Amino acid sequence: MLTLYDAPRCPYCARARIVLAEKDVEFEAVEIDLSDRPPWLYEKNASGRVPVLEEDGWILPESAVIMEYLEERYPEPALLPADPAERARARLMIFRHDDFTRPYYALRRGQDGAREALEAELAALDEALTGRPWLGGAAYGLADIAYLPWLLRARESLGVELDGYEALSGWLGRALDRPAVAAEAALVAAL
Ligand SMILES: N[C@@H](CCC(=O)N[C@@H](CS)C(=O)NCC(=O)O)C(=O)O
Repeated sequence: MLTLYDAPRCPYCARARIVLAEKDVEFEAVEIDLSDRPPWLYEKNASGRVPVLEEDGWILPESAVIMEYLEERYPEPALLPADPAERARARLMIFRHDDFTRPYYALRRGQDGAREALEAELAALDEALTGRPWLGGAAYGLADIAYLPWLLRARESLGVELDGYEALSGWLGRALDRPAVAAEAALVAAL
């Protein structure tokens, strides 16, 4: 049985939750109170961060690596494209994810200019989605899951309007048709 050390409000944990749900993998969630983290968490991940995945004493932190691990361990349904060039492009989107989260967290901290910087990143995502339906190419997958948790939270709790971004709004609407993403949206709404 897999264990996910998890926090409902954590968007990095949401990546793991969505991939596990998409692949219909059973797991036990151990909820971590981020404002009062148990000392033993540091034995599982020296940074004390979640998510952490564990199976029979084998431990894996870092959401992007967890997503890739789950993809290899549970190949169906595939969440990375079969074509190597398309796979590389999906991975590049995930690799560059910090470009988006930097202004997101700056806005949460109320930093000057953060909203404008986030809007520039939203425009870049909108442009990327103008030529293709999903961030990784023709099919929904890990690249989309890498970004969705922040988009859901930006909309719900930072008052970020997506209506002006046609391709991005369409993408979010299509993603929300998926039960795994709808479940995360419901969790975010209840936070
Ligand atoms: N690079 C990590 C980041 C995880 C992360 O920052 N998680 C937050 C919760 S959303 C956390 O545990 N924060 C506690 C801390 O930074 O001390 C990943 O992708 O898994």
